[in-house]
Amino acid sequence: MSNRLSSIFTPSVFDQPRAKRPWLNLLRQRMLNLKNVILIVTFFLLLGCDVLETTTEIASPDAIIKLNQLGFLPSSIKVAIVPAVDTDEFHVVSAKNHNIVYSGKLSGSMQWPPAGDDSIKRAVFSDLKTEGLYFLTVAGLPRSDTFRIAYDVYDKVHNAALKAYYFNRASTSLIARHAGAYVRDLGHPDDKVIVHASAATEKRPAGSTIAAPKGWYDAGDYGKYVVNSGITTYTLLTAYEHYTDFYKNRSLNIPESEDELPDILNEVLWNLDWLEAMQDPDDGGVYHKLTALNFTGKTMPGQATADRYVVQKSTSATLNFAATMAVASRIFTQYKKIYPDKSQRYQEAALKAWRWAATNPEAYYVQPKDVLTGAYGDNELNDEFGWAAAELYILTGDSYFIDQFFSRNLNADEPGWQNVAALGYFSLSQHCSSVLPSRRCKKVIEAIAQTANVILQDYQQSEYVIPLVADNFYWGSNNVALNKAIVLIQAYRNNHQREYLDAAFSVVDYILGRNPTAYSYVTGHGIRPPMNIHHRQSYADQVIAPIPGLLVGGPHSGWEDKCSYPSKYPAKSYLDDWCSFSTNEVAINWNAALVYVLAAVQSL
Ligand code: 9MR
Repeated sequence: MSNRLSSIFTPSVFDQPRAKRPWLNLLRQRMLNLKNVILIVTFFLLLGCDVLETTTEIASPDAIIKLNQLGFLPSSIKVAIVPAVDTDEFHVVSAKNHNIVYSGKLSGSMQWPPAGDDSIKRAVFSDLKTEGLYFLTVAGLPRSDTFRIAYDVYDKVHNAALKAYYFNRASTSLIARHAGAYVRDLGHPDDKVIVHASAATEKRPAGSTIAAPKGWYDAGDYGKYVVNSGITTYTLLTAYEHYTDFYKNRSLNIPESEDELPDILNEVLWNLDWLEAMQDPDDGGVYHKLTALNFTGKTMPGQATADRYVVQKSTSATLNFAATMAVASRIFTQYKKIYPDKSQRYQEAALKAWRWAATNPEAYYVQPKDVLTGAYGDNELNDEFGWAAAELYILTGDSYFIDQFFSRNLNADEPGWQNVAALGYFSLSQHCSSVLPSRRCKKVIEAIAQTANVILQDYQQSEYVIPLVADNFYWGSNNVALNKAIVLIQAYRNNHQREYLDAAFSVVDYILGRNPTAYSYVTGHGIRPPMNIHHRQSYADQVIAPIPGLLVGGPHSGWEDKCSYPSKYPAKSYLDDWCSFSTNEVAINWNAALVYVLAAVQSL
């Protein structure tokens, strides 16, 4: 035991071996100077990232004991996945005095199909509830990463995930007071956006310009896309609606932090201001997106000056807009003192959008030939109609809308930007007792439970103790996992069955390190976070560490970017490299799911 405990320590994440380390080359090219060192250290101190808090041993990913690299809440289920070795014992050791505080039996050896033929064993130590700093030891393996058991273990990562929206704001400069090392000049004022031929009307002909400033950049690119913006804004507003106390006094250190509005709403307003401008005031239709004709180079926002366009009004964008504005309207009724007219304006905008969509139910988005940015295309809009109808019903009480919702017979499958019916179910279940008769309320709760039970079953049957199956590994697999957790959390909120919450916690563990790659998938948090994300600002700024709090898309073997991946197995097919836009990009909808889940697990 003592031999193992005294084996080699590595200083930090920056010293670990990697197949490719473009950041190191970048570092060499730019010569790490004193300014950079000061910036990095200041950044970690100011933003409270967890990377520098602990150290770990050198180990190949396959030999690493995988666990949540931040740690656990005292009451939560605690699982580590251990590479199968010839022992059936594990110990949890206090990092402070190296005393063994818990010993347990490993499970038998097994394989988790999405990770191929890796043989693994489980270590379960949920009974250890005492706050502290620990690591796991298993004979024949390097000790695990050091982790905490504490009530505030997810506080910083939650705040960083939310603050990430500020870093992705368009039409503004970021100043040191709020952005630390990530100061940048203003980019994309979007005050003269060109109307693309596909969006032209008599009053707004092709080539004319409109103003549509603010909003968040969608992802690693500088586009602003209404469809994806819809689910993102909804998820953040819902986090606030469900966990209001958690957010009431939570400061993000953003420019609006001194005002009376909770900061999560201040941040969301930045995007709502943009969304409002994406609606054509003449007919209520909503432009699908605002982007340049093609993705721009790897430059900072201020240098990405290609002309930007609003492109085609689409039914999907218009319905996403209607739903989101309806949610915003109901939330902002509470803030009439600060913003007397917002709620009413959002409601009118939402109703106007619905009318346009009802008149144009099949205006599917068709990417024009000269436009090459993200498509967010969707030709199945039953769920978008259902979602918007549910939100408009809650807002107006008009039975036309609830009939629209129920007549579509939607299921509550885990949501994603293309599949939004569940969002309507979540809102209806939140407001059930005040807006629905008990018979219909029951239907809503049952639909959520039905999906949650399938997810729960996957969790119970998973060798890795997570609700992920091979089919879930596609572009944005981390977001799939987190949206499953969101469904589980809704089921838990409805009936308080503890196992739903345990399964949701397992997703948090997966994202923060209990996964076959042994990465924490959130920048700046955990021992092995991504360093080379596909995010233009993080690539082009002068700071080595990427902007913190960003969730990467995660592993899958679609290989759309044709990079070379370390494994063909979906759960291991992840590359921390700029090249990998299909596994290592970030996106606002994915971060929103992370924010929601981290708020929920700390509040419930
Ligand atoms: O998240 C989107 C994913 O579901 C799609 O499969 C993929 C390809 O169409 O696009 C993803 O969204 C990207 C968008 O098109 C452009 N901005 C970056 C987004 C995240 O990668």
